[in-house]
Amino acid sequence: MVSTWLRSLIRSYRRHAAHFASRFSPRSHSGSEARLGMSGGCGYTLALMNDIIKPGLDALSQAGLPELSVVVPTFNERDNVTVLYRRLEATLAGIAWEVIFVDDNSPDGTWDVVRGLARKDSRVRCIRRMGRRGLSGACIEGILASSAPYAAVMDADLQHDETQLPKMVALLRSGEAELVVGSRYVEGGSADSFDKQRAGFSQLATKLAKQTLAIEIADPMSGFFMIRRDRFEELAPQLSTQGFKILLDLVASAQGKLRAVEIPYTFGSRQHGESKLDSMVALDFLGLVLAKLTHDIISLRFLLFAMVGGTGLIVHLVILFIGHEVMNAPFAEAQAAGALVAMTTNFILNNFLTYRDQRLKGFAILRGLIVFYIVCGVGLLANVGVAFSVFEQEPIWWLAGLAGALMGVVWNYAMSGLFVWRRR
Ligand SMILES: Nc1nc2c(ncn2[C@@H]2O[C@H](COP(=O)(O)OP(=O)(O)OP(=O)(O)O)[C@@H](O)[C@H]2O)c(=O)[nH]1
Ligand SMILES: [Mg+2]
Repeated sequence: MVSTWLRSLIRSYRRHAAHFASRFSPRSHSGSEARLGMSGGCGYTLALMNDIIKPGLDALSQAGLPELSVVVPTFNERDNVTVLYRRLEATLAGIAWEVIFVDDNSPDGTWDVVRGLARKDSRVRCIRRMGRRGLSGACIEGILASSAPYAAVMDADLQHDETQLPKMVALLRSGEAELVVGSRYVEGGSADSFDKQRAGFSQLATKLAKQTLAIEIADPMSGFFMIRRDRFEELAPQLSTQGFKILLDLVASAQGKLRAVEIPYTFGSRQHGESKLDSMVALDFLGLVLAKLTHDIISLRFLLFAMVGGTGLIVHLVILFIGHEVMNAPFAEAQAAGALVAMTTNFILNNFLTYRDQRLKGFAILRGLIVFYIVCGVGLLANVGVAFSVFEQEPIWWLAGLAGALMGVVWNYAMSGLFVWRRR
């Protein structure tokens, strides 16, 4: 019975294959091939596509494709997006453009306002992301969704000066630059709307980034830039989707191989809505610098995970001390309590910090916590196993302990990413 079924499957496959071959064989396109002097049925399509994708050529406008994609990350910006769209329309009159809003399912319904704009103007596109948060990730996704030769990134809240966009396009078109940065820190630029504290932090961070990562541009923390999309795609696999500082990541990843030009602009005041900057941005920034210093061997997320692991060790020891020394509980029980509390605080901190772009909510927290206990339990076995085998070969207690701890944290990190905070 199985063999009959297999035979009929093969017959059906052959029938379909023959049908497909007859429809798409070179002979069936003889007309277009003769016209183009090509051999092979795909020649015509390929020639057409090649023409279309060459950046800056007339083919782009003939095919009605945009030369510039303006990527705008949004979170709760419903009152700003229409104003920004109108400003883009006015300033980009001579350029074939589109705008891609990348919205992380804003509770204020920003995506809905963008959809309304998109229904009236096909140059407006909306990517509505679910179960994810993060400015850098949104920008990366937006640029990768574009097919235009040039991509700009700018905020939705009207702090970036859109009238600079044509100048940026001209610099890319001329080949003078592959990246054009809207800079607050070159002559003619300013960030007067910053209060003292923010100005101080911004300058300190800029100095730190420039010195540690040997970055030459004056404003690597700018969120306003335009880049050749082909160069972006080359660098995209090295970029972190976490954090706020995508330009810094780009420039550091390019290691001086991206021709950059800075043009001055004045950073304005937010028009509507609230800032999304919080204290975590500083932590993200330090993590990014460290990740780039290690040439991405250690990711920002891993660093945060390991840091949280470090706090877990302290929690564990404190509980062990209280249980065993203060409350006179047997060592095994105090040790188990210490491990349980440390795993729980680690889970809460990781959910709050390390994976805040994929934060578990509601019932998923309970499920995640149970899986996290299991992952860490196995991680502990791996830790002890490795420590024992190292100690057998080289009886140096701290080396064996370190090797075991390293094994444990790598295991916990890898498995947590797979099973606890897996991408939905
Ligand atoms: N998609 C997405 N966009 C975000 C996220 N966080 C911030 N944004 C957007 O990124 C842009 C920059 O965020 P802002 O809060 O304005 O940050 P900022 O300009 O450095 O801070 P302010 O000067 O206080 O406005 C805005 O358009 C935000 O809506 C996020 O998690 N996801
Ligand atoms: Mg802003």
